[in-house]
Amino acid sequence: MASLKGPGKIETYDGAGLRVAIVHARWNTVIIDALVSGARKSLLSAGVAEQNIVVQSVPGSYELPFAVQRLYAASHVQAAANSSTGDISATDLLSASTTDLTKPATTTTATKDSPSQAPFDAIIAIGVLIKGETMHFEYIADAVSHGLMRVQLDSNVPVVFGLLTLLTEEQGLERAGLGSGKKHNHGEDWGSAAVELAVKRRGWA
Ligand code: DLZ
Repeated sequence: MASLKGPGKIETYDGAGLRVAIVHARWNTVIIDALVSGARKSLLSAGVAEQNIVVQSVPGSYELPFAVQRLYAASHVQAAANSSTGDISATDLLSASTTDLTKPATTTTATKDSPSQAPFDAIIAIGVLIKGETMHFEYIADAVSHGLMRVQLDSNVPVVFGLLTLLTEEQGLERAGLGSGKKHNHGEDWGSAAVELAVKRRGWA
């Protein structure tokens, strides 16, 4: 009997015109790289333009919530600056408050091949935590899970939860499509989730 587990019937959404960021940790790089590739692959196959996918890295998973929050803030302030005149200063970027981010986004229309200057429509946060001998794993997993949820609710942007919390390296390889069982790459699901949420969010504004 087929497994009952999994994301259910696949729904497809058109990612054309979306701007999506992938923020990933560098710990456990082999697994991370495969997950990032999987996410990119499904964003591209949903129609998100290559130039509208921005990839940023941070040292470890603990840094993900802060990086996601600041990257989104910066994209918002940059979009506002582009739609008026003049350059945006570093001070403006750093001072963008949570309140600013929940206001309707000012968007600019990109030509077909130019990168979009709009705020991100969704952000995928990717990290791989592997349990060790101490309590590090529990503290980081808990903090990052709550941090990412807080960022998406406070900032009003979908943040896809691409944090694998693993007991062994093998579990990570399997979930990145690299294991001997050659299971599918969870990064692909995260790319699809980002596109679906970004499209639906436009309708829920
Ligand atoms: C310190 C640490 C440990 C022990 N394990 C991991 C891990 O498995 N995956 C991961 O992404 N990061 C790990 N880190 C690093 C922390 O996330 C963080 O980068 C440092 O504590 C510095 O804030």
